Amino acid sequence: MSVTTNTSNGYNLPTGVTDLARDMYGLHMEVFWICVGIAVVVFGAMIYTLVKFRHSQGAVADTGMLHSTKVEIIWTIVPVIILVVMAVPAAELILKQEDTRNSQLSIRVTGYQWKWEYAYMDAAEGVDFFSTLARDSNFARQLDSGIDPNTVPNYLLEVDHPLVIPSGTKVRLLLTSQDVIHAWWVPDFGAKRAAIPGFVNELWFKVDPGKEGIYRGQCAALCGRDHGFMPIVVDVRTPDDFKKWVDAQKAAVKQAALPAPAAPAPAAAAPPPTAFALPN
Ligand SMILES: [Cu+2]
Repeated sequence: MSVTTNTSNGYNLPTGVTDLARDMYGLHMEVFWICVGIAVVVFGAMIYTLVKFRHSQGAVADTGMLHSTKVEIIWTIVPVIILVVMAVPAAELILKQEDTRNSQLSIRVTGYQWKWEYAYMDAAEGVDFFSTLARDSNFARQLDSGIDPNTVPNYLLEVDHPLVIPSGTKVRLLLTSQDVIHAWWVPDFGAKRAAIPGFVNELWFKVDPGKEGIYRGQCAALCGRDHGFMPIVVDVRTPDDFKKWVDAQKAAVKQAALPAPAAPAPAAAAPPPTAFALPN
């Protein structure tokens, strides 16, 4: 398996490898700097007044300024402007996130305690598999396993069968669950959505061409005892490599469906066993 390509530096949101992830990062930073600006102004004014007008310097409380219409108008209008400045791009981004139209590949994703199932649609219809925690992580996590987790590459972040997707393609996930609420989350795609029994949620992403590689995520809804042991691994390939992978998967499915060669003749049909003895 190739190198992990997660883009987080461990301190901030990952800058990501999709349009949506970059937009989210940009919005996050925009709001962050607005908050920094507000903090500087508010705490600056507070600290200045505390120091400048302190009692020991002979300051006397100004009992004359109990009401100021001008000040009240300013401190209503300014926050409203700030909120609108943040709300407009936020609403635009939410609409973009929800726009799953014109997707080129749909995949049904079902959460189970504690694994994921990926069932491809469209051109890859018929490819369907489970993705569970990798064996070496699973061994190491057992109580008294004697295995140092630090020696296990990508401990608890590796699966047996990663989700394989093509780059430069609008991929739509249809998320649901078979038991409890799970959540499919891959930070580098800016993708996170709940998988709820009885509901189908949508999610889309389009990984930039040239950003092929392995991306990792986790279930993001506390879903029971082994919640921490159902990671997500996405293997992004070029469209050509993806097509080859799909063809290989389909061939394997066909092979498995063939009747076993030279099976021995079945024994004479025995009467089916009765489940209950009927009284005479
Ligand atoms: Cu889960």
